Amino acid sequence: MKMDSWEKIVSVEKDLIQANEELADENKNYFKNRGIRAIEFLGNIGSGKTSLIAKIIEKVKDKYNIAVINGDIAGDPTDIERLGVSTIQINTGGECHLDAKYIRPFVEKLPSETNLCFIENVGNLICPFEFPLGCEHRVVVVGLTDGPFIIRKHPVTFRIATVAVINKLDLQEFLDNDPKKLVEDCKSINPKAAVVLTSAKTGKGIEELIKVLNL
Ligand SMILES: Nc1nc2c(ncn2[C@@H]2O[C@H](COP(=O)(O)OP(=O)(O)O)[C@@H](O)[C@H]2O)c(=O)[nH]1
Ligand SMILES: [Mg+2]
Repeated sequence: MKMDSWEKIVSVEKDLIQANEELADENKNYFKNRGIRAIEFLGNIGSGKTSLIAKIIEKVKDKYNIAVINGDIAGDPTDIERLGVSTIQINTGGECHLDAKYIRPFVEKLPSETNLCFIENVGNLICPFEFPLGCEHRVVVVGLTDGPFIIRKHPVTFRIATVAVINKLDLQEFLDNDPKKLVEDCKSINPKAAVVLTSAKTGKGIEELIKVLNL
């Protein structure tokens, strides 16, 4: 069969996605065997992923030995180290998502006592969805500042979310963006995902998020 170049691209992409899924399953087993609970956060740059992870860490750090793997195209390590947890910064240099193979060597370097690992994916709502890493949760974060169409314009990403977080609730009075409508959008795309409303600034919803993640 003669394939035109578009079909070839689609075919290569399918292979990549399938290979990634197999490696994600391997990562899942690896986490399980090492007794590490792994939780991925994804969402646009600035939606509040790091801030939410920091807020969760503040509340559960006495219960777990925590590590954070933080993916960015470029940037400095996050200020999460101040919380006394192990942090690994991955700068992809251009790749718009992490994938299962890429993170594995970093995961293998986690301190032996680690039993909870947050992985923050590269900031955007498009590329990471097709590349699971093998984590038990995929937490998709949007900020109220992302506008009213942010969920319905990214259905593919919300379909793979196990938890959807609508953050920056403290800014509601300044914005023409009704969080209830965002919750409805999310429920209609993915009725199975838990939806949590938060403010990483005031701490609103963080306890609920911790409960939903069973931490
Ligand atoms: N007002 C407000 N600001 C927030 C909230 N969450 C994060 N921010 C701010 O938004 C900016 C980006 O947050 P960050 O956690 O780094 O986003 P990330 O790129 O998704 O990791 C920072 O200046 C945070 O202080 C929130 O709930 N409310
Ligand atoms: Mg961040």
